[in-house]
Amino acid sequence: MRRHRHQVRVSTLDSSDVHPAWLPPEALRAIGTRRTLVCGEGTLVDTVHAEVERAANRYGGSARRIAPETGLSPADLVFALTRELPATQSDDPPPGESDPAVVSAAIDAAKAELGAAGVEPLGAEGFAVTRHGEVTVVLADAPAGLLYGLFELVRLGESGFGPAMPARVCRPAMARRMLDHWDNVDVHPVMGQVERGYAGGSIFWRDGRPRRDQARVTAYARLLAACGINAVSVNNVNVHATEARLLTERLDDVAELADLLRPYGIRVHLAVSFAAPVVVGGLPTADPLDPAVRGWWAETTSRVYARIPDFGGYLVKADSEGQPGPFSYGRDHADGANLLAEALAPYGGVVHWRAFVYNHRQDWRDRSTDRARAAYDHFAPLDGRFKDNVIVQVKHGPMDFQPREPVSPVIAAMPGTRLAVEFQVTQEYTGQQKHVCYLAPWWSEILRFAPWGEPGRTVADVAAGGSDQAGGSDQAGGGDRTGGGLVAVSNVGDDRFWTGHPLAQANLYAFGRLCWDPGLRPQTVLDEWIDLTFDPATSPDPELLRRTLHEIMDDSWRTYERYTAPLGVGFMVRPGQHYGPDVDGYEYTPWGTYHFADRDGVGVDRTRATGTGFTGQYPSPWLQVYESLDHCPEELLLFFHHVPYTHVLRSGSTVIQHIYDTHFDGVREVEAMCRRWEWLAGLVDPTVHARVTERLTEQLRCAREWRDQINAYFHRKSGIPDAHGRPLH
Ligand code: GCV
Repeated sequence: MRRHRHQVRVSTLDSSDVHPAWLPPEALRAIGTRRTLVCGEGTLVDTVHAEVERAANRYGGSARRIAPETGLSPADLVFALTRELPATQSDDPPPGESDPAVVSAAIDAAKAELGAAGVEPLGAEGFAVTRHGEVTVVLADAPAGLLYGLFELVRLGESGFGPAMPARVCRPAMARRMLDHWDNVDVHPVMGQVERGYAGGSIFWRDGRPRRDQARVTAYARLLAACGINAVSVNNVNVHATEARLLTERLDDVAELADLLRPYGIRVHLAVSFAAPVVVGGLPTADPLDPAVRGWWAETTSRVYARIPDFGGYLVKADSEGQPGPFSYGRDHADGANLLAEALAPYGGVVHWRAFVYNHRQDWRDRSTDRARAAYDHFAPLDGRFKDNVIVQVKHGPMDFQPREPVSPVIAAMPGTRLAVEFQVTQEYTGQQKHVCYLAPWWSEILRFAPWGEPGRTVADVAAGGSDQAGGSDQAGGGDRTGGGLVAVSNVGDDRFWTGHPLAQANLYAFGRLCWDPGLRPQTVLDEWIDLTFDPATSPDPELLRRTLHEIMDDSWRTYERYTAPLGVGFMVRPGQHYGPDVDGYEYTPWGTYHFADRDGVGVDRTRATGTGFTGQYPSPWLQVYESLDHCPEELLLFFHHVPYTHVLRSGSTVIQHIYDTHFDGVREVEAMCRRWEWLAGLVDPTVHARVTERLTEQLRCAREWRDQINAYFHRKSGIPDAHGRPLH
């Protein structure tokens, strides 16, 4: 890859009123009080130095940049590249100073330790943090590793300088850790500046122009690097007319963002229209097999790389919800994706091709068509036909980011294809950043899920790629390619707290951390986020602060699930808006999202025996598990089965009583959250406290609305009273 020598722009946001999220100045206090040497060259090493220098200026330490041949000076912390280690010192130390030879010995010991442990190479982004004598040493093979090592030390705080600090070697599980912004350049008349947008406007675009808030974008890049993200797509996958031009005459706008994100190791990707050759290129067709179309993409892509040499690649939503695609030309999605892959290949770029393809104009009367089947039906037959630089990007569930869905069967169906799994950090269907809903427990469950049964490869393994064949079955596949990684829709906007709800910041942080290490426990990630964001060490009651945040957030996703649509049935939200209850809102529409409630029962029969046959898309054992009413996990019961209200669950309760009980419980849990949050007045920043209080008030109102509408609806349908005699309206 070509080398960039851009000016590092590390902004100082301290004076602005944007919330610092998980990087308040205090998060770098432990580093800032130390004497630090930074050895190495390149943009990312510049960034490490600038970060340390800024912290040192604030907290009284020092930051010295050295070249490998420069003499060492006394230091408590050293950042160095394994291939350019600073020269060993043997001179006598200056009187009164600690010995630079001590630093040199620590570096040598760190290197020897790596060798002895057999953990080299560290790779493109990996790093080691070790402590020898009084010196902490961060080693990496490449500059990106030093940057991630810096942020690991930020997480460690003082313990990174304690005698008991164990050596650690960290590498990301996923090579690509990506956020997709659904930001529009023009304000869309229905969807707004950001598709629905739960955190204000876009940090990149405003009213048709680049927003040019450099400090904000730099601060964002910094936050993302600190949790491990390394790729960002800067515009909505629904590519409208203006946005289509980012690829051509508006490319400078993208390059400006690339310049701001690059110092933090983040590559820019662009969502493009499949019809670009027609809509911006003036060709009569966008047919992927047409030589003129291929030439147009090749030429256009070469211009992109001439302007942005480290450009990441294209992201495409094709033949989906009105976006153009290869179907218009009688071609399939492998033809479409390979066209763009071919143009990107000479530059090392990738195309993220979304598998979110379904018929959004289906006839609700036709009970044989099942939207859940669509991605598999379209993509599984194409396995093995995609070029190596195509990444098929699959939503984690077969429908659309509902609070509960099974894992998409596509993830197990394409062993010959690089797959990325897509999550939704933005809370479209999980409370729109008005509700507390910590999503890491949900994502963690998905990432640990074993599509071929346990023990075996997990969803995380498929996304990470590699040659692990632990699944043991022929279908487990995998090869030795890098996987497609993880992708999520960003939840950030120009809101002063970034995410509207300040506690929704934790979801963004957690997504990055789970990309880096899918094995992390969600509670551990939350602890990291709390410690960085709230600095409990300076709080009058750190234990109360930490415990209360856990009590509010740990189980908040399940609380949300309890007071909304029951037992995995999904989509009882207001159409279009996707916030608040509307039980039949989608029931008689073309969108393919139905619950089929009648006077006797509810749920979608997706079995092979009597339903849509969707269960047949899963390999064993899940095929049998989901097919069977007795074995289907109950939280997914209504996703897979249509059952009478009197169906008895394993708890002994009936479905109807379960619906009533969970809805009463969910609201009670929100009431408890509100009380707990009140205890934190005086323990957190008053502006954060006020914003969360305001959001909790709305959450409680909305949760009661959900409870009352769902309970009333099912009471009226079924005629069955609540066993506990509570009001059902
Ligand atoms: C960007 C859902 C959302 C749409 C979104 C789409 C997608 O349908 O409601 O707003 O469009 O998913 O993921 O492409």
